[in-house]
Amino acid sequence: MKLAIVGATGLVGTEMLTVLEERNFKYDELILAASPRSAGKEIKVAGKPVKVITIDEAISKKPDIAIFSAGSGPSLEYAPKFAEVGTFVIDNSSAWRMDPDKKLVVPEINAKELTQDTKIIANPNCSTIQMVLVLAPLHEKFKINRVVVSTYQSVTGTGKAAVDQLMAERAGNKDVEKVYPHTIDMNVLPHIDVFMDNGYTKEEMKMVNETKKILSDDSVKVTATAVRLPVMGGHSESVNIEFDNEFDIEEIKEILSNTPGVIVKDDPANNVYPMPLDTHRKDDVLVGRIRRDETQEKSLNLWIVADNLRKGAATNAVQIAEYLVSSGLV
Ligand code: A2P
Ligand code: 11C
Repeated sequence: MKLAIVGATGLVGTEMLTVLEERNFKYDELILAASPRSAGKEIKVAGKPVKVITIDEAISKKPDIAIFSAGSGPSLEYAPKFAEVGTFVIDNSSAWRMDPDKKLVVPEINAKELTQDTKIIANPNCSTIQMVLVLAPLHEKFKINRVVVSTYQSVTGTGKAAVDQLMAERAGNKDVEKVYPHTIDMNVLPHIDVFMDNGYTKEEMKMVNETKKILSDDSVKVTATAVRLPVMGGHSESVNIEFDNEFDIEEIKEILSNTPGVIVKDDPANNVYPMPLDTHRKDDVLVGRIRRDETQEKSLNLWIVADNLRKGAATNAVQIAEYLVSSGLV
């Protein structure tokens, strides 16, 4: 079993290596690839140095699985080349997600859609994954009509350069290269990814479109406002859900308590609710502030937090790889 990590030197790639080790993922050979700038560098994995190679060299090794986190450009160019040599590609970029021939997978929800023919598998956007993991069991039971979500997203979602901008601003260093169009420290930017013709950002439209695809239900209406904060440990989301059917709050809590990958943290009387500092470097999605929307029938408010580099990216991708192995596809 040969496993390749493409984009191994980046924030998600680095998290990927930690998650593989923590989950004791078994491989015979680990192939680390990045841009030609990093070729020849060594990265320590489980205490042993592994040399970084180029993507072309990685393809020639014909890995069984390649997990990509190098951005859309390299994914579009190289994923088909890996697939041609028989590699399953798990792609963390947005390149393939909405391609009707590609599966968009959150393993707890739809891993069963994977077959030998689905060689390029898309990993959803981080803010979509944590929301949909909570929505899926509620949709199955009460049928969701409409979701209104506002996000509070960590700078780690942008990558290493954004973390550097925040830290430099905090240290008073004004010469830092700006990844965001404005100061991020002590500020809030209602702007993630590029603005589209309809006035929404690409991040917001990812939440709209990816949710429908993962739930296999185009009738679920989603409207989103995605916001960047000077926060590190994970993305938070305020979510309002309108169901077709009536529900009981205790039943909602019970369903979510029994949902794999979700932990209910909801005891406001004791100041217990999910926060990014709780989720940092953890795999679970935390949900709390579960309460009725008193302005409208069959409607619910809740608060979801998860580490965007973990379940939002690396953990979800590694879980897909685990499924490929456990189901005998690899
Ligand atoms: P490198 O470190 O050599 O630039 P982040 O999102 O944290 O910035 O990380 C992006 C990751 O994707 C890094 O590992 C980066 O490698 C890699 N990468 C970026 N562009 C390419 C490319 N054209 N080919 C291969 N890897 C790339
Ligand atoms: C962010 N959600 O927090 C983005 C990062 O489509 O995989 C991930 C972008 C993507 O900025």
